Amino acid sequence: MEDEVEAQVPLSNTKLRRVLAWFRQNLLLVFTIAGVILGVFFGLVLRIANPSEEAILLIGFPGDVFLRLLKMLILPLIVSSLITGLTGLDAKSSGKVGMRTLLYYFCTTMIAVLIGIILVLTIRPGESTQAKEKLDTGDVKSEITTLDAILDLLRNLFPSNLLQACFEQTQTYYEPQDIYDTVAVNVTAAPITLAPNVTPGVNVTDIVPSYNETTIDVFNQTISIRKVGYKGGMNVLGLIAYCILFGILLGQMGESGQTMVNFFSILNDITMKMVLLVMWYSPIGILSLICAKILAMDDLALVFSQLGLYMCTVIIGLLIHTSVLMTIYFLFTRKNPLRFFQGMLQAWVTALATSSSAATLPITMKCLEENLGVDSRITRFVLPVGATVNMDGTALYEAVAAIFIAQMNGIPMNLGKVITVSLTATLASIGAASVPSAGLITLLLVLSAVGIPAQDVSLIFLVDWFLDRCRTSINVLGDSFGAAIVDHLSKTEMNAVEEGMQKLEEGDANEMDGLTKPNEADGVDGVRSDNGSKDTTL
Ligand code: 7O9
Repeated sequence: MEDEVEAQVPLSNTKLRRVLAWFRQNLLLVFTIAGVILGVFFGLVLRIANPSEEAILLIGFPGDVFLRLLKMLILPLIVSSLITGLTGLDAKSSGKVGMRTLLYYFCTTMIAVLIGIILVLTIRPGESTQAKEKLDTGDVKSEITTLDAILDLLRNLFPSNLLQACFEQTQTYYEPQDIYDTVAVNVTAAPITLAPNVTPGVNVTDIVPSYNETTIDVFNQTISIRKVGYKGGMNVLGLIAYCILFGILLGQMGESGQTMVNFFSILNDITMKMVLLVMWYSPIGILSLICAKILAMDDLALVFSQLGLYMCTVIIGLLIHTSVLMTIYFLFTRKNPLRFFQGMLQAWVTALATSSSAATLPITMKCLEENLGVDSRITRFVLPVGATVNMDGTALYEAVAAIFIAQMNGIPMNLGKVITVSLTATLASIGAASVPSAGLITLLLVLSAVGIPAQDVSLIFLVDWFLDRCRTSINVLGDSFGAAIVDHLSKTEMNAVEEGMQKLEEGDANEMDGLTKPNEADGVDGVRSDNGSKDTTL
Protein backbone atom coordinates (compact mmCIF):
# COMPACT_ATOMS: atom_id res chain seq x y z
CA MET A 1 0.00 0.00 0.00
CA GLU A 2 2.74 2.41 1.00
CA ASP A 3 4.81 1.49 -2.05
CA GLU A 4 1.84 2.04 -4.31
CA VAL A 5 1.39 5.58 -3.13
CA GLU A 6 5.07 6.29 -3.33
CA ALA A 7 5.17 4.99 -6.89
CA GLN A 8 2.42 7.34 -7.94
CA VAL A 9 4.03 10.41 -6.44
CA PRO A 10 7.26 11.73 -7.86
CA LEU A 11 10.05 11.36 -5.38
CA SER A 12 10.96 15.03 -5.55
CA ASN A 13 7.50 15.91 -4.40
CA THR A 14 8.24 15.10 -0.80
CA LYS A 15 5.79 17.61 0.61
CA LEU A 16 2.83 15.99 -1.13
CA ARG A 17 4.07 12.61 -0.01
CA ARG A 18 4.23 13.76 3.55
CA VAL A 19 0.73 15.19 3.38
CA LEU A 20 -0.57 11.92 1.94
CA ALA A 21 1.16 9.94 4.65
CA TRP A 22 -0.34 12.20 7.30
CA PHE A 23 -3.80 11.70 5.82
CA ARG A 24 -3.33 7.96 5.83
CA GLN A 25 -2.18 7.95 9.44
CA ASN A 26 -4.98 10.23 10.54
CA LEU A 27 -7.75 8.83 8.39
CA LEU A 28 -10.22 8.61 11.24
CA LEU A 29 -9.55 12.18 12.31
CA VAL A 30 -9.93 13.40 8.73
CA PHE A 31 -13.26 11.57 8.44
CA THR A 32 -14.42 12.98 11.78
CA ILE A 33 -13.61 16.56 10.82
CA ALA A 34 -15.27 15.96 7.45
CA GLY A 35 -18.29 14.75 9.45
CA VAL A 36 -18.44 18.06 11.33
CA ILE A 37 -18.10 20.14 8.16
CA LEU A 38 -20.67 18.08 6.25
CA GLY A 39 -22.99 18.16 9.26
CA VAL A 40 -22.94 21.96 9.37
CA PHE A 41 -23.24 22.14 5.57
CA PHE A 42 -26.22 19.75 5.26
CA GLY A 43 -27.82 21.30 8.32
CA LEU A 44 -27.75 24.77 6.81
CA VAL A 45 -28.77 23.59 3.33
CA LEU A 46 -31.64 21.37 4.52
CA ARG A 47 -33.00 24.17 6.73
CA ILE A 48 -34.11 25.85 3.53
CA ALA A 49 -36.33 22.85 2.78
CA ASN A 50 -37.94 23.19 6.21
CA PRO A 51 -37.95 19.46 7.01
CA SER A 52 -40.71 17.91 9.09
CA GLU A 53 -40.20 16.87 12.68
CA GLU A 54 -40.10 13.26 11.57
CA ALA A 55 -37.41 13.96 8.99
CA ILE A 56 -35.26 15.67 11.65
CA LEU A 57 -35.80 12.68 13.94
CA LEU A 58 -34.56 10.32 11.24
CA ILE A 59 -31.59 12.53 10.35
CA GLY A 60 -30.61 12.60 14.02
CA PHE A 61 -31.11 8.88 14.53
CA PRO A 62 -27.58 7.69 13.62
CA GLY A 63 -26.31 10.34 16.06
CA ASP A 64 -28.61 9.03 18.75
CA VAL A 65 -27.20 5.55 18.22
CA PHE A 66 -23.67 6.99 18.41
CA LEU A 67 -24.42 8.60 21.78
CA ARG A 68 -25.97 5.39 23.07
CA LEU A 69 -22.91 3.40 21.97
CA LEU A 70 -20.57 5.77 23.77
CA LYS A 71 -22.68 5.76 26.91
CA MET A 72 -22.85 1.97 26.79
CA LEU A 73 -19.07 1.89 27.18
CA ILE A 74 -18.90 4.22 30.18
CA LEU A 75 -19.71 1.72 32.93
CA PRO A 76 -17.30 -1.08 31.94
CA LEU A 77 -14.71 1.54 31.06
CA ILE A 78 -14.66 3.41 34.37
CA VAL A 79 -14.84 0.24 36.45
CA SER A 80 -12.10 -1.60 34.60
CA SER A 81 -9.87 1.42 34.03
CA LEU A 82 -9.98 2.70 37.60
CA ILE A 83 -9.31 -0.74 39.04
CA THR A 84 -6.48 -1.67 36.66
CA GLY A 85 -5.03 1.84 36.87
CA LEU A 86 -4.83 1.71 40.64
CA THR A 87 -3.57 -1.87 40.91
CA GLY A 88 -0.70 -0.72 38.69
CA LEU A 89 0.33 1.82 41.32
CA ASP A 90 1.46 1.14 44.83
CA ALA A 91 -0.16 2.87 47.80
CA LYS A 92 2.45 5.60 48.04
CA SER A 93 2.36 6.49 44.34
CA SER A 94 -1.41 6.43 44.09
CA GLY A 95 -1.54 8.80 47.04
CA LYS A 96 0.87 11.18 45.33
CA VAL A 97 -0.86 10.92 41.96
CA GLY A 98 -4.21 11.47 43.69
CA MET A 99 -3.00 14.57 45.51
CA ARG A 100 -1.51 16.09 42.37
CA THR A 101 -4.68 15.37 40.41
CA LEU A 102 -7.00 16.91 42.98
CA LEU A 103 -4.72 19.94 43.42
CA TYR A 104 -4.64 20.50 39.65
CA TYR A 105 -8.41 20.11 39.39
CA PHE A 106 -9.11 22.51 42.21
CA CYS A 107 -6.66 25.19 41.05
CA THR A 108 -7.75 25.12 37.40
CA THR A 109 -11.43 25.26 38.35
CA MET A 110 -10.77 28.30 40.55
CA ILE A 111 -8.82 29.93 37.73
CA ALA A 112 -11.73 29.28 35.36
CA VAL A 113 -14.21 30.87 37.77
CA LEU A 114 -11.92 33.89 38.26
CA ILE A 115 -11.55 34.40 34.50
CA GLY A 116 -15.33 34.21 34.13
CA ILE A 117 -15.99 36.69 36.91
CA ILE A 118 -13.38 39.20 35.74
CA LEU A 119 -14.77 39.07 32.18
CA VAL A 120 -18.42 39.36 33.12
CA LEU A 121 -17.67 42.26 35.46
CA THR A 122 -15.70 44.14 32.77
CA ILE A 123 -17.83 43.37 29.70
CA ARG A 124 -21.13 43.75 31.64
CA PRO A 125 -23.25 41.87 29.11
CA GLY A 126 -26.33 42.04 31.34
CA GLU A 127 -26.58 45.79 31.51
CA SER A 128 -27.19 46.31 27.81
CA THR A 129 -29.55 43.39 27.39
CA GLN A 130 -33.12 44.20 26.58
CA ALA A 131 -33.85 40.53 26.07
CA LYS A 132 -35.81 40.45 29.26
CA GLU A 133 -38.70 42.37 27.81
CA LYS A 134 -38.62 40.86 24.35
CA LEU A 135 -38.23 37.17 25.04
CA ASP A 136 -40.82 35.18 26.82
CA THR A 137 -39.27 33.95 30.02
CA GLY A 138 -41.07 31.29 31.95
CA ASP A 139 -40.86 30.76 35.66
CA VAL A 140 -38.36 28.28 37.01
CA LYS A 141 -38.45 27.22 40.61
CA SER A 142 -36.49 24.80 42.68
CA GLU A 143 -36.82 24.16 46.36
CA ILE A 144 -33.61 22.20 46.69
CA THR A 145 -31.24 24.02 49.00
CA THR A 146 -27.46 24.08 48.98
CA LEU A 147 -27.51 21.89 52.07
CA ASP A 148 -29.68 19.30 50.28
CA ALA A 149 -27.30 19.31 47.32
CA ILE A 150 -24.23 18.82 49.50
CA LEU A 151 -25.91 16.06 51.50
CA ASP A 152 -27.02 14.35 48.27
CA LEU A 153 -23.46 14.51 47.00
CA LEU A 154 -22.23 12.81 50.18
CA ARG A 155 -25.06 10.26 50.06
CA ASN A 156 -24.13 9.44 46.49
CA LEU A 157 -20.52 9.02 47.54
CA PHE A 158 -21.64 6.10 49.71
CA PRO A 159 -24.10 4.12 47.58
CA SER A 160 -26.27 1.77 49.57
CA ASN A 161 -26.65 -0.60 46.65
CA LEU A 162 -23.93 -0.98 44.05
CA LEU A 163 -26.19 -2.40 41.35
CA GLN A 164 -28.66 0.38 41.83
CA ALA A 165 -25.77 2.87 41.65
CA CYS A 166 -25.29 1.81 38.02
CA PHE A 167 -28.56 3.45 37.01
CA GLU A 168 -29.97 5.55 39.86
CA GLN A 169 -28.74 8.21 42.20
CA THR A 170 -30.05 9.66 45.43
CA GLN A 171 -31.87 12.94 45.26
CA THR A 172 -33.71 15.00 47.84
CA TYR A 173 -37.06 16.28 46.64
CA TYR A 174 -39.95 18.13 48.13
CA GLU A 175 -43.43 16.69 48.03
CA PRO A 176 -46.37 19.01 48.42
CA GLN A 177 -48.66 17.95 51.21
CA ASP A 178 -52.00 19.45 52.18
CA ILE A 179 -52.33 20.16 55.86
CA TYR A 180 -55.77 19.80 57.40
CA ASP A 181 -56.78 21.02 60.82
CA THR A 182 -59.04 18.69 62.69
CA VAL A 183 -61.75 20.68 64.38
CA ALA A 184 -64.58 19.54 66.57
CA VAL A 185 -68.08 20.49 65.48
CA ASN A 186 -71.37 20.29 67.27
CA VAL A 187 -73.59 18.05 65.12
CA THR A 188 -76.81 18.74 66.98
CA ALA A 189 -76.66 22.41 66.36
CA ALA A 190 -77.67 23.59 62.91
CA PRO A 191 -75.93 25.12 61.10
CA ILE A 192 -72.62 23.48 62.03
CA THR A 193 -70.64 25.54 64.49
CA LEU A 194 -67.19 25.07 65.85
CA ALA A 195 -67.12 23.71 69.37
CA PRO A 196 -66.12 26.56 71.68
CA ASN A 197 -63.73 24.33 73.67
CA VAL A 198 -61.38 23.76 70.68
CA THR A 199 -58.41 26.04 70.83
CA PRO A 200 -55.70 26.02 68.12
CA GLY A 201 -52.86 23.59 68.87
CA VAL A 202 -54.98 21.40 71.08
CA ASN A 203 -55.19 17.83 69.85
CA VAL A 204 -58.80 16.92 69.23
CA THR A 205 -58.37 13.51 70.84
CA ASP A 206 -57.55 15.34 74.05
CA ILE A 207 -60.98 16.85 74.08
CA VAL A 208 -63.46 14.90 76.07
CA PRO A 209 -66.03 13.86 73.49
CA SER A 210 -69.63 14.57 74.18
CA TYR A 211 -72.38 12.61 72.44
CA ASN A 212 -73.26 15.41 70.04
CA GLU A 213 -69.72 16.37 68.97
CA THR A 214 -67.75 15.06 66.02
CA THR A 215 -64.63 16.20 64.11
CA ILE A 216 -64.04 17.30 60.54
CA ASP A 217 -60.82 18.10 58.67
CA VAL A 218 -60.56 21.66 57.48
CA PHE A 219 -57.95 22.50 54.81
CA ASN A 220 -55.37 24.82 56.18
CA GLN A 221 -52.35 25.05 53.84
CA THR A 222 -50.05 23.12 51.50
CA ILE A 223 -46.53 22.56 52.77
CA SER A 224 -43.51 20.84 51.20
CA ILE A 225 -42.14 17.77 52.88
CA ARG A 226 -38.48 16.95 52.34
CA LYS A 227 -38.01 13.40 51.08
CA VAL A 228 -34.96 11.45 50.02
CA GLY A 229 -35.60 9.39 46.92
CA TYR A 230 -33.92 8.14 43.78
CA LYS A 231 -33.67 9.58 40.30
CA GLY A 232 -32.57 8.02 37.04
CA GLY A 233 -28.90 8.43 36.04
CA MET A 234 -25.72 6.63 36.97
CA ASN A 235 -24.34 7.39 40.42
CA VAL A 236 -20.84 7.95 39.07
CA LEU A 237 -19.42 9.36 42.24
CA GLY A 238 -20.40 6.27 44.26
CA LEU A 239 -19.08 3.87 41.64
CA ILE A 240 -15.83 5.77 41.35
CA ALA A 241 -15.36 5.86 45.13
CA TYR A 242 -15.97 2.11 45.33
CA CYS A 243 -13.66 1.32 42.41
CA ILE A 244 -10.85 3.47 43.83
CA LEU A 245 -11.01 1.64 47.15
CA PHE A 246 -11.31 -1.71 45.37
CA GLY A 247 -8.34 -0.95 43.11
CA ILE A 248 -6.06 0.17 45.92
CA LEU A 249 -6.88 -2.85 48.08
CA LEU A 250 -6.58 -5.26 45.16
CA GLY A 251 -3.17 -3.78 44.38
CA GLN A 252 -2.05 -4.62 47.91
CA MET A 253 -3.13 -8.25 47.69
CA GLY A 254 -0.11 -9.30 45.66
CA GLU A 255 -0.10 -12.77 44.15
CA SER A 256 -3.45 -13.90 45.52
CA GLY A 257 -5.33 -11.09 43.79
CA GLN A 258 -3.74 -11.72 40.40
CA THR A 259 -6.79 -13.46 38.87
CA MET A 260 -8.94 -10.47 39.69
CA VAL A 261 -6.32 -8.08 38.27
CA ASN A 262 -6.23 -10.12 35.06
CA PHE A 263 -10.01 -10.12 34.88
CA PHE A 264 -10.29 -6.34 35.03
CA SER A 265 -7.31 -5.86 32.77
CA ILE A 266 -8.92 -8.07 30.10
CA LEU A 267 -12.24 -6.26 30.58
CA ASN A 268 -10.37 -3.02 30.03
CA ASP A 269 -8.67 -4.31 26.86
CA ILE A 270 -11.96 -5.50 25.41
CA THR A 271 -13.68 -2.22 26.22
CA MET A 272 -10.89 -0.26 24.56
CA LYS A 273 -11.29 -2.43 21.46
CA MET A 274 -14.98 -1.55 21.47
CA VAL A 275 -14.05 2.13 21.80
CA LEU A 276 -12.04 1.81 18.60
CA LEU A 277 -15.01 0.28 16.78
CA VAL A 278 -17.30 3.04 17.99
CA MET A 279 -14.72 5.62 16.94
CA TRP A 280 -14.89 4.40 13.37
CA TYR A 281 -18.61 5.03 13.49
CA SER A 282 -18.12 8.51 14.95
CA PRO A 283 -17.86 10.47 11.64
CA ILE A 284 -21.40 9.39 10.71
CA GLY A 285 -22.67 9.86 14.26
CA ILE A 286 -21.18 13.33 14.54
CA LEU A 287 -22.48 14.35 11.10
CA SER A 288 -25.96 13.25 12.10
CA LEU A 289 -25.88 14.91 15.55
CA ILE A 290 -24.72 18.26 14.21
CA CYS A 291 -27.02 18.23 11.20
CA ALA A 292 -30.10 17.41 13.30
CA LYS A 293 -29.20 20.05 15.89
CA ILE A 294 -28.90 22.76 13.24
CA LEU A 295 -32.21 21.68 11.71
CA ALA A 296 -33.99 21.73 15.05
CA MET A 297 -32.81 25.25 15.95
CA ASP A 298 -35.37 28.00 16.39
CA ASP A 299 -34.94 31.28 14.67
CA LEU A 300 -31.59 32.09 16.12
CA ALA A 301 -31.25 35.63 14.80
CA LEU A 302 -33.38 37.07 17.59
CA VAL A 303 -31.83 35.00 20.36
CA PHE A 304 -28.30 35.67 19.16
CA SER A 305 -28.85 39.39 18.86
CA GLN A 306 -30.27 39.59 22.36
CA LEU A 307 -27.89 37.26 24.11
CA GLY A 308 -24.91 37.82 21.80
CA LEU A 309 -22.78 39.71 24.29
CA TYR A 310 -23.44 37.12 26.98
CA MET A 311 -22.43 34.31 24.65
CA CYS A 312 -19.32 36.22 23.62
CA THR A 313 -18.36 36.67 27.28
CA VAL A 314 -18.62 32.93 27.90
CA ILE A 315 -16.76 32.02 24.72
CA ILE A 316 -13.96 34.55 25.28
CA GLY A 317 -13.66 33.22 28.84
CA LEU A 318 -13.38 29.67 27.58
CA LEU A 319 -10.73 30.70 25.04
CA ILE A 320 -8.70 32.53 27.69
CA HIS A 321 -8.98 29.51 29.97
CA THR A 322 -7.72 27.26 27.17
CA SER A 323 -4.67 29.44 26.75
CA VAL A 324 -4.08 29.42 30.50
CA LEU A 325 -4.25 25.60 30.48
CA MET A 326 -1.81 25.53 27.56
CA THR A 327 0.57 27.80 29.45
CA ILE A 328 0.35 25.65 32.57
CA TYR A 329 1.00 22.57 30.44
CA PHE A 330 4.02 24.21 28.82
CA LEU A 331 5.42 25.43 32.13
CA PHE A 332 5.25 21.98 33.66
CA THR A 333 6.21 19.75 30.76
CA ARG A 334 8.12 22.06 28.37
CA LYS A 335 6.26 20.40 25.52
CA ASN A 336 4.42 22.10 22.67
CA PRO A 337 0.77 22.58 23.70
CA LEU A 338 -0.29 22.84 20.06
CA ARG A 339 0.99 19.33 19.39
CA PHE A 340 -1.03 18.26 22.40
CA PHE A 341 -4.09 19.94 20.99
CA GLN A 342 -3.60 18.16 17.69
CA GLY A 343 -3.44 14.80 19.47
CA MET A 344 -6.66 15.58 21.30
CA LEU A 345 -8.56 16.83 18.25
CA GLN A 346 -10.67 13.69 17.90
CA ALA A 347 -11.86 13.92 21.52
CA TRP A 348 -12.42 17.65 21.20
CA VAL A 349 -14.65 17.24 18.15
CA THR A 350 -16.57 14.43 19.86
CA ALA A 351 -17.14 16.65 22.90
CA LEU A 352 -18.47 19.41 20.65
CA ALA A 353 -20.84 17.00 18.95
CA THR A 354 -22.09 15.10 22.00
CA SER A 355 -21.93 17.92 24.61
CA SER A 356 -21.11 15.30 27.22
CA SER A 357 -17.66 14.84 28.70
CA ALA A 358 -18.75 11.46 30.11
CA ALA A 359 -19.71 10.18 26.65
CA THR A 360 -16.42 11.52 25.28
CA LEU A 361 -14.40 9.80 28.03
CA PRO A 362 -13.64 6.61 26.04
CA ILE A 363 -12.26 8.66 23.15
CA THR A 364 -10.36 11.05 25.44
CA MET A 365 -8.66 8.03 26.97
CA LYS A 366 -7.73 6.57 23.62
CA CYS A 367 -6.35 9.89 22.31
CA LEU A 368 -4.19 10.50 25.38
CA GLU A 369 -2.78 6.99 25.53
CA GLU A 370 -2.21 6.41 21.84
CA ASN A 371 -1.54 9.84 20.34
CA LEU A 372 0.25 11.47 23.24
CA GLY A 373 1.83 8.51 24.99
CA VAL A 374 0.45 9.31 28.44
CA ASP A 375 0.91 6.41 30.87
CA SER A 376 -2.30 4.38 30.93
CA ARG A 377 -2.12 3.97 34.72
CA ILE A 378 -2.40 7.76 34.97
CA THR A 379 -5.18 8.25 32.41
CA ARG A 380 -7.21 5.44 33.93
CA PHE A 381 -7.29 7.21 37.26
CA VAL A 382 -7.17 10.89 36.29
CA LEU A 383 -9.73 10.88 33.47
CA PRO A 384 -12.76 9.16 35.06
CA VAL A 385 -12.32 11.28 38.18
CA GLY A 386 -11.90 14.37 35.99
CA ALA A 387 -14.99 13.59 33.90
CA THR A 388 -16.94 13.53 37.15
CA VAL A 389 -15.59 16.37 39.26
CA ASN A 390 -13.42 18.58 37.04
CA MET A 391 -15.53 20.85 34.88
CA ASP A 392 -13.63 24.07 34.26
CA GLY A 393 -15.91 25.16 31.44
CA THR A 394 -19.02 24.55 33.53
CA ALA A 395 -17.61 26.48 36.50
CA LEU A 396 -16.72 29.45 34.30
CA TYR A 397 -20.11 29.33 32.64
CA GLU A 398 -22.08 29.22 35.88
CA ALA A 399 -20.20 32.17 37.34
CA VAL A 400 -20.78 34.24 34.19
CA ALA A 401 -24.45 33.21 33.97
CA ALA A 402 -25.17 34.10 37.61
CA ILE A 403 -23.61 37.56 37.42
CA PHE A 404 -25.21 38.13 34.00
CA ILE A 405 -28.65 37.54 35.52
CA ALA A 406 -27.80 39.83 38.44
CA GLN A 407 -26.78 42.57 36.00
CA MET A 408 -30.00 42.19 34.03
CA ASN A 409 -31.99 42.70 37.20
CA GLY A 410 -29.87 45.60 38.32
CA ILE A 411 -28.66 43.78 41.42
CA PRO A 412 -25.35 45.26 42.59
CA MET A 413 -22.59 42.75 43.22
CA ASN A 414 -20.36 43.51 46.18
CA LEU A 415 -17.18 41.63 46.97
CA GLY A 416 -18.95 39.26 49.33
CA LYS A 417 -21.45 38.26 46.67
CA VAL A 418 -18.72 37.82 44.07
CA ILE A 419 -16.82 35.52 46.42
CA THR A 420 -20.01 33.57 47.16
CA VAL A 421 -20.64 33.18 43.43
CA SER A 422 -17.11 31.91 42.84
CA LEU A 423 -17.31 29.39 45.66
CA THR A 424 -20.76 28.09 44.75
CA ALA A 425 -19.88 27.93 41.04
CA THR A 426 -16.82 25.83 41.92
CA LEU A 427 -18.92 23.57 44.13
CA ALA A 428 -21.63 23.35 41.48
CA SER A 429 -19.14 22.21 38.86
CA ILE A 430 -17.75 19.58 41.21
CA GLY A 431 -21.21 18.31 42.10
CA ALA A 432 -22.77 18.63 38.64
CA ALA A 433 -22.49 14.94 37.85
CA SER A 434 -23.85 13.94 41.23
CA VAL A 435 -26.87 16.22 41.39
CA PRO A 436 -29.52 14.92 39.00
CA SER A 437 -30.87 17.24 36.28
CA ALA A 438 -27.70 19.13 36.96
CA GLY A 439 -27.65 21.96 34.43
CA LEU A 440 -30.69 23.70 35.83
CA ILE A 441 -30.40 22.80 39.49
CA THR A 442 -26.75 23.72 39.94
CA LEU A 443 -27.22 27.13 38.37
CA LEU A 444 -30.24 27.73 40.57
CA LEU A 445 -28.11 26.90 43.60
CA VAL A 446 -25.55 29.51 42.60
CA LEU A 447 -28.35 32.04 42.09
CA SER A 448 -30.11 31.35 45.35
CA ALA A 449 -26.85 31.55 47.31
CA VAL A 450 -26.61 35.26 46.48
CA GLY A 451 -30.34 35.98 46.26
CA ILE A 452 -30.60 36.52 42.50
CA PRO A 453 -34.09 35.88 41.08
CA ALA A 454 -34.32 32.58 39.26
CA GLN A 455 -36.94 33.40 36.67
CA ASP A 456 -34.41 34.57 34.07
CA VAL A 457 -32.73 31.18 33.94
CA SER A 458 -35.06 30.11 31.18
CA LEU A 459 -33.78 33.02 29.10
CA ILE A 460 -30.20 31.86 29.16
CA PHE A 461 -31.39 28.32 28.55
CA LEU A 462 -32.29 29.43 25.06
CA VAL A 463 -28.62 29.37 24.15
CA ASP A 464 -27.58 26.66 26.55
CA TRP A 465 -27.39 23.90 23.95
CA PHE A 466 -24.70 25.91 22.16
CA LEU A 467 -22.70 27.02 25.20
CA ASP A 468 -22.93 23.47 26.57
CA ARG A 469 -20.96 22.21 23.59
CA CYS A 470 -18.32 24.87 24.05
CA ARG A 471 -17.89 24.30 27.78
CA THR A 472 -17.91 20.51 27.40
CA SER A 473 -14.96 20.67 25.02
CA ILE A 474 -13.08 22.79 27.59
CA ASN A 475 -14.06 20.31 30.33
CA VAL A 476 -12.53 17.53 28.25
CA LEU A 477 -9.40 19.56 27.49
CA GLY A 478 -9.01 20.42 31.18
CA ASP A 479 -9.07 16.74 32.15
CA SER A 480 -6.64 15.86 29.37
CA PHE A 481 -4.11 18.57 30.19
CA GLY A 482 -4.40 17.40 33.79
CA ALA A 483 -3.62 13.81 32.85
CA ALA A 484 -0.59 14.90 30.81
CA ILE A 485 0.74 17.16 33.57
CA VAL A 486 0.22 14.57 36.31
CA ASP A 487 1.86 12.00 34.04
CA HIS A 488 4.87 14.24 33.61
CA LEU A 489 5.15 14.97 37.34
CA SER A 490 4.71 11.33 38.29
CA LYS A 491 7.32 9.85 35.96
CA THR A 492 9.63 9.09 38.85
CA GLU A 493 7.01 7.18 40.79
CA MET A 494 5.90 5.34 37.67
CA ASN A 495 9.44 4.22 36.88
CA ALA A 496 9.96 3.21 40.47
CA VAL A 497 6.80 1.13 40.49
CA GLU A 498 7.86 -0.50 37.23
CA GLU A 499 11.26 -1.36 38.66
CA GLY A 500 9.62 -2.71 41.76
CA MET A 501 7.34 -4.87 39.67
CA GLN A 502 10.24 -6.10 37.58
CA LYS A 503 12.15 -6.98 40.67
CA LEU A 504 9.17 -8.83 42.01
CA GLU A 505 9.00 -10.81 38.81
CA GLU A 506 12.70 -11.51 38.73
CA GLY A 507 12.48 -12.91 42.19
CA ASP A 508 14.82 -12.90 45.13
CA ALA A 509 17.87 -14.03 43.18
CA ASN A 510 18.22 -10.79 41.25
CA GLU A 511 17.86 -8.78 44.36
CA MET A 512 21.44 -9.56 45.19
CA ASP A 513 22.80 -8.60 41.75
CA GLY A 514 22.60 -4.88 42.34
CA LEU A 515 21.23 -4.39 38.84
CA THR A 516 18.98 -1.54 39.82
CA LYS A 517 19.84 1.86 38.46
CA PRO A 518 20.11 4.83 40.79
CA ASN A 519 17.03 7.02 40.89
CA GLU A 520 17.50 10.73 40.52
CA ALA A 521 14.56 12.15 42.34
CA ASP A 522 13.03 11.87 45.75
CA GLY A 523 9.98 9.79 46.45
CA VAL A 524 11.76 6.76 45.03
CA ASP A 525 13.65 5.39 47.93
CA GLY A 526 11.68 2.98 49.95
CA VAL A 527 9.37 2.11 47.08
CA ARG A 528 8.29 -1.47 47.48
CA SER A 529 10.25 -1.66 50.67
CA ASP A 530 7.22 -3.54 51.90
CA ASN A 531 8.42 -6.41 49.76
CA GLY A 532 11.85 -6.25 51.21
CA SER A 533 13.42 -5.17 47.91
CA LYS A 534 14.50 -1.66 48.75
CA ASP A 535 16.45 0.04 45.95
CA THR A 536 20.17 -0.53 46.01
CA THR A 537 22.45 1.95 44.35
CA LEU A 538 25.40 0.98 42.23
C1 7O9 B 1 -20.15 18.07 30.34
F1 7O9 B 1 -17.01 9.19 34.87
C2 7O9 B 1 -18.00 8.88 34.08
F2 7O9 B 1 -17.57 8.83 32.89
F3 7O9 B 1 -18.41 7.69 34.40
C3 7O9 B 1 -19.13 9.84 34.17
C4 7O9 B 1 -20.40 9.40 33.92
C5 7O9 B 1 -21.46 10.30 34.00
C6 7O9 B 1 -18.86 11.12 34.51
C7 7O9 B 1 -19.93 12.04 34.59
C8 7O9 B 1 -21.22 11.62 34.33
C9 7O9 B 1 -22.36 12.56 34.40
O1 7O9 B 1 -23.46 12.16 34.58
N1 7O9 B 1 -22.07 13.84 34.23
C10 7O9 B 1 -22.95 14.91 34.20
C11 7O9 B 1 -22.41 16.16 33.91
C12 7O9 B 1 -24.30 14.79 34.45
C13 7O9 B 1 -25.12 15.91 34.39
C14 7O9 B 1 -24.58 17.16 34.10
C15 7O9 B 1 -23.23 17.27 33.87
C16 7O9 B 1 -22.66 18.60 33.53
O2 7O9 B 1 -22.27 18.59 32.19
C17 7O9 B 1 -21.53 19.64 31.69
C18 7O9 B 1 -22.33 20.90 31.67
O3 7O9 B 1 -23.53 20.84 31.41
O4 7O9 B 1 -21.71 21.95 31.85
C19 7O9 B 1 -21.09 19.27 30.29
N2 7O9 B 1 -22.18 18.99 29.43
O5 7O9 B 1 -18.98 18.26 30.66
O6 7O9 B 1 -20.59 16.96 30.04
